[in-house]
Amino acid sequence: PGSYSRAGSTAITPTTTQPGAMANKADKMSVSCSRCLSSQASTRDGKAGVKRVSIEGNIAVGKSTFARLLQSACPDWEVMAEPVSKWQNVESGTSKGTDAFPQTTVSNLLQMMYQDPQRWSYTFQTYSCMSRLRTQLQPPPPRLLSSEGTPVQVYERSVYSDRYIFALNMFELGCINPTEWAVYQDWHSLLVEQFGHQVELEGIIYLTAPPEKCMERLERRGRAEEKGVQLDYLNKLHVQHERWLVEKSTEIHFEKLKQIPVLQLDASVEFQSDPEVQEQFITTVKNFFNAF
Ligand code: DCM
Ligand code: MG
Repeated sequence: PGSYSRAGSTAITPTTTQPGAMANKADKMSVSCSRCLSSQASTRDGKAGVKRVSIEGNIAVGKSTFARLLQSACPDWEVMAEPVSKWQNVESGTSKGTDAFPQTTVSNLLQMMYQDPQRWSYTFQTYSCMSRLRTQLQPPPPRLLSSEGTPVQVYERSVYSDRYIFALNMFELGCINPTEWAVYQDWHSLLVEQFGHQVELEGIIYLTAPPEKCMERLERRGRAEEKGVQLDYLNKLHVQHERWLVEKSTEIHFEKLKQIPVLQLDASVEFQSDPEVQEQFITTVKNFFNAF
């Protein structure tokens, strides 16, 4: 309530092509990442031996840009973007289709959630978490498993930030009611208990920037659905991230998640156009991966 209002303007999505500067940089940086990774990752599931990390951070902090940077520096890795376009295009309809009910209609759940958070937050959080899990459960591409060294998957966000950042925040704002919150937590725990080991993280990369900076980037990318997002909302999400990943005061329901190493990177610099910072980031990330 009261968290969204007018603002807004131009676009980055997780699928945009990388800027030229980044591509050039990639040539210099791709000192075969797989070989830098020495230790063995967990082997207890269908994605045996895969090291997984997620990139976490506020809206528009630069996660997608950072993910593309990692992908071009380390082509062996699999970097998975958040399935935002699925949330913008939810297909519904009957299997046959009739005149009255055409086969499919497409709705934009992201937009519905931002326009009427009280009504749609629960539905949105259900769908975003489910579609993320489905995306992340897909088997890794063959090139990943045949690459030298330990295969690496990098996720843009996780089922954990869905719950401990966004859904929790919407509950605290009153946009998800106590009954919905109880239901959400119940199925979330079940899903993570059943499938969690297949998407289990070895580490988290936490990108930080002042909420004002995120606001600036949000306005610059101008995703239409986010036009009404206010600084106050980004402030709240920032606090949720800090509680979860820095202060560790968020109540977490999964033992392994409580112990997980967190690499905090300052994303307030315009790293998209700064090859030196990019190189530093890559080195830091590789060192982080080698530690587990
Ligand atoms: N989002 C959300 N709840 C989630 C995950 C994402 O409300 N559990 C929203 C926040 C952003 C968009 O989806 O509007 C993702 O964009 P970004 O990757 O820049 O944070
Ligand atoms: Mg993104």
